[in-house]
Amino acid sequence: MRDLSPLHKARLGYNPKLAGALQEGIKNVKFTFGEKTSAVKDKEDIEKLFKDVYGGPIVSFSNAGESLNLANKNVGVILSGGQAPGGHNVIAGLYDAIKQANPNNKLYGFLGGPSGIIDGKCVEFDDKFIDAYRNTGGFDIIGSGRTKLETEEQFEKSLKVCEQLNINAIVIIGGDDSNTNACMLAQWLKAKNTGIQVIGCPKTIDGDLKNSQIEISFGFDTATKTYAELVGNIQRDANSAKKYWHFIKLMGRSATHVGLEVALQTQPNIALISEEVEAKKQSLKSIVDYITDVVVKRAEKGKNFGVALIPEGLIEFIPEMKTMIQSLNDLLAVLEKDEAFVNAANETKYEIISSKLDKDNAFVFNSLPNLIKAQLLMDRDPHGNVQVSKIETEKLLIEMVKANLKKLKAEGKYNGKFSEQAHFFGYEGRCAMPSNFDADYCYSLGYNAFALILAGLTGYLSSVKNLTAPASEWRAGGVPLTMMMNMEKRHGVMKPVIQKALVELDGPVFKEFEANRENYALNDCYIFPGAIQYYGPTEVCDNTTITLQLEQKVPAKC
Ligand code: FBP
Repeated sequence: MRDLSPLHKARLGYNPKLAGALQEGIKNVKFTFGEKTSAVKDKEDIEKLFKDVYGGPIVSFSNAGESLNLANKNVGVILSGGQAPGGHNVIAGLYDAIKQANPNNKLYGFLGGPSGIIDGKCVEFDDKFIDAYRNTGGFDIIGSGRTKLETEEQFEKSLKVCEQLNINAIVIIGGDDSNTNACMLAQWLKAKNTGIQVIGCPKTIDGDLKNSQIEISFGFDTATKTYAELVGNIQRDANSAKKYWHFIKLMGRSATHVGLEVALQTQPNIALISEEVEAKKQSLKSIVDYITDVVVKRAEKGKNFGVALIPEGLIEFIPEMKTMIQSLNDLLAVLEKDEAFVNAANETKYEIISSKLDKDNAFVFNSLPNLIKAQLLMDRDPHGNVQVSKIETEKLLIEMVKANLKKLKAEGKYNGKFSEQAHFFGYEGRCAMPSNFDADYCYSLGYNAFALILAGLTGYLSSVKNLTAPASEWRAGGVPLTMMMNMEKRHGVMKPVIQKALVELDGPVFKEFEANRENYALNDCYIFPGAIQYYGPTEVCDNTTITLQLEQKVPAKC
């Protein structure tokens, strides 16, 4: 029996590159405060809720001197939410910085996500432990979870655990929701004068945790390259067999950053963009008509095959669906307390829901196949999100396109063959071995998080910028979490949350896609990106995503 694959063994020995300012070691980091900040929106509400951690200055690091206080600091780290490639390297970077500063410092990993700190379940890392996970994918080093850290009781318990372990700072590696909770914990600990700091790290394959200070969340690079490899392989199969239409749903939650990046990397015949659907108020019918039109036009050219990318969150952006889902959420919040409803068969549930929704929403709900109705009734996640990964939008679209084609055939307007394959790519990419970019970026984020701790900050997000340049030119620093916040309705109540970055329809990434999609639709412009490469020429191994290149105005290598 083998223990590790040759690549796995080689990756354990990879030396991730650090951001320039951190390359001289933690003892040579100097910090500079920039301008004071405020919240993106709803400033007064955010300031009131986070009065002790609100509005701090942006911080940048350089290697021009020694300004950090190297006093003994023990840290606890939490992996929160969905897996994203590179999480292990954030912990490795954090560990190395901690030990360089003072070998007596300790790093604890809380097990199973935020619940680990509440229940006091943790491990202490040592060299051997960390070395077994360097540059590997997954979050299995300590596990992850979606417990929402937000109640007074949870904060009290977390504080007790930190006091028992003599922990001075907590690093939370998470997406927008987890970092919102990191900020709540930072505020609570500061208000209580505990001296315990909280620092966040921007994680999520979805790519929706980004703004002027955070160029991209980690994991997006590797996950999109992995999906692009798979989509490219399918395109080659479709182009060889010439007999299937492949409908591929791509993970990414609400935003379509993943779908857009994969579309630019592979150039499929169709790629739907949820944000565009919402902006143009496209109905489900008009989306299906658009897909049908491409299928028919390709059939006229003798091409009864193709590839369509469907974003995971599409259903929530179709105006009539969005309105119906919002009403359904409110209704389910009430019905879930009714035992008779909870124990009823699905058919009965549909009837009850249909009778309680208003006329228009009931019409939309009733028009859906039972499969989709059942998926819409599934539990929301702890943050109140519909679990879009469980809604088979790709199958819904296939059924509706088929119905359209049947009608067109009967009218003599379509003479092709439509044979479909449905796929969902999501979990395939979240734990992939991190690309060189993610390995380096994550290591820098973790290392940088400890520099922020030594700078005495709390309620900050680790920030590494200038990411399309070589790592030696990456800029490291920190940004107050409150700077990214606004108020949004969750579970019917206004709550402070980090604003999600959706695809900007006037931005360079969407524009690039928009300018080319007609060509992709009818002429086969497929690109086959192949697998992520870890060793070899830099133009093959160290490329960033097209999204990042276009956003940073570097001529994209599309
Ligand atoms: P995060 O927002 O926690 O990073 O999660 C990303 C994600 O992979 C989404 O793309 C997807 O909708 C969701 O997690 C799936 O959640 P789960 O892991 O609970 O199935």
